[in-house]
Amino acid sequence: MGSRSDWDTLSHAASQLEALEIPFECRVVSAHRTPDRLADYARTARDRGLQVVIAGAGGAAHLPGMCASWTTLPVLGVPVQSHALNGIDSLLSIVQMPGGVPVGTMAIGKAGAINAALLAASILSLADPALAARLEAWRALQTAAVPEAPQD
Ligand code: RP5
Repeated sequence: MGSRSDWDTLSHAASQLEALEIPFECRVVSAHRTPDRLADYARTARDRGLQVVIAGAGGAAHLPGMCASWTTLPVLGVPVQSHALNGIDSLLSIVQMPGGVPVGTMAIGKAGAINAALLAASILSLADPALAARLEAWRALQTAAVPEAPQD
């Protein structure tokens, strides 16, 4: 994430990864305040064994795009809901990548963070049948938890 202040949002991705028993690491890496840290992080990500990067940032949210410029791993961008522009700035900063450097852009805020983890799980499940089974089970539980009518 681009700032410690993004943790309220990105913690939802972390919780979802934990629920699916997917190992992960969390780092604060700012495209603007720690550009060298970002370059080091993204350039070494594949060799360190990472398989998918979830990059969340707000405002002038250049973190996912710059991360994608340094690595060919899948990068999932989560637009953090900013105070000034309610996350529209984050969304547009992340989604409008130039052709050739893809970022999979999620929804703004909590839903985007949860879905980034679930999409990462889908990607990883292609080569991990046990994870695919856990993902299927999680989906089934979600479906079963939806009531057929509003309850008290
Ligand atoms: C972005 O600036 C971060 O991703 C964060 O969403 C936003 C504000 O950062 P702070 O000023 O709260 O550290 O780089």
